[in-house]
Amino acid sequence: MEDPLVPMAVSDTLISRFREATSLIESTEGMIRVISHYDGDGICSAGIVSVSLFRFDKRFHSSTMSVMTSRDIDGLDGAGNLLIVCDMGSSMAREISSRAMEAGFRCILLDHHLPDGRGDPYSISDGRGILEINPRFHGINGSTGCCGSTLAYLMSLALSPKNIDLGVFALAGAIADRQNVPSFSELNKNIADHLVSRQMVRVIKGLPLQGRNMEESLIMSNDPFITDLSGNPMKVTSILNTLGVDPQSTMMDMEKEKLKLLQSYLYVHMLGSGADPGAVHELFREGVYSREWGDVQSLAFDIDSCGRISETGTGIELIFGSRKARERASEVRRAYRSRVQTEVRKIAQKGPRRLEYIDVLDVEEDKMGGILAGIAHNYILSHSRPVLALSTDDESVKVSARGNRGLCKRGLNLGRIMSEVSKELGGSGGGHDVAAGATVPAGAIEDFLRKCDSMVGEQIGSRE
Ligand SMILES: [Mn+2]
Repeated sequence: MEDPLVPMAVSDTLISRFREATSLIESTEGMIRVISHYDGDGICSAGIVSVSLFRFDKRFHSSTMSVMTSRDIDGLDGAGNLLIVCDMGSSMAREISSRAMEAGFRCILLDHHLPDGRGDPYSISDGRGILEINPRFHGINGSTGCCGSTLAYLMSLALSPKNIDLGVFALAGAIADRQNVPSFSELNKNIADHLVSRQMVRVIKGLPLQGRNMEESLIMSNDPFITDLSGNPMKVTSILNTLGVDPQSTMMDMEKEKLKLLQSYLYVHMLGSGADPGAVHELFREGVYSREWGDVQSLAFDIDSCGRISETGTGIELIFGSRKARERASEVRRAYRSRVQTEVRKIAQKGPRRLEYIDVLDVEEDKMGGILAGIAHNYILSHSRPVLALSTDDESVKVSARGNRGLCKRGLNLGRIMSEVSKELGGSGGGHDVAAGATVPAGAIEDFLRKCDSMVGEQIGSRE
């Protein structure tokens, strides 16, 4: 029988690693411990792994966390014989490995983040106790072509070809990690194409908006954040009336001409209000629609918002097929979006603190740093300056940094900056070139900002 991963053009080396993961799972008698990142991609990864373990009659316990610290790793014990870490861990592989050897468990690590300078993945055969699967060791772009959910899905398919119904969550995870922008590539594209060929999903060119109808979609839209329309029901109704667009219509049933008209209006309106042209261009993005789950973009954001309000369990239940969890998740998303819009309005009023090369925002709401930094960078503040959003608790400051592709082309690598500068000051951090984060001791935050500022200057040069 042909390997279930072959139609997705997965390389032989990767296939053999997924097969090895399968036999590790098969040979585990006791509890399997699943730990994942708490964001949309992390929840999708944990959900895919959990459902496939459930279908495989394995006992498991799944949980999520926002960052994995040395203390978390010290706390891992041998109670579960197998640990599966999703959507994080490559930067901590050395520590996880020593802990696994000490406590006597094995670990499958499914991560797409930067692996801390190593050139080769950890393997069980090296005697390190870890089977690490990370696309970056296999010539695949981990920022754009493969996320945690992509890996979780490929592993679930290696366990059983019947898990193909979980493919929609691989795409949802990729969307939550913005790997569909400007379009799916590499492994994500192969998975999307495969699901299209099996008629499980359709790809339609429309508007990247989510909601039960056009009116709600525009009001709720945060990415793109449409100045004057996002969070403003009266203005949305009046614009739709002017354009002759039925507020109750949906992307699936909207006339082509009306869709074009609305796109053109938004395009001009957003450029006029100072949004990043690159971000505005996303108004012409392709969308994925699932036969079973509807708009996959909505699904992705529903799941993602569960993480933002510490209800990752709801997200995982949703992936198990609970209708109630889906309704709860949609409600959560609507409430979350309006909270974000309130914060965006505050940022627009107050403006950032400007250092030489970066803009700095103070964020009151814990866990909103990333999303606010992204919206502020793309739609509100200067697009030629990276944004660092800070949220402070007693001892430490959480930093979320966002840039754009244009800045990365000029040399910006926020992942490197977050990782190097935070380590220097006794914190930890990392991530992608365009989006990254760090945790820094509160007393060191001014030093941290200064060093980040000058490193951004070195990377992108002095010209704006
Ligand atoms: Mn991810």
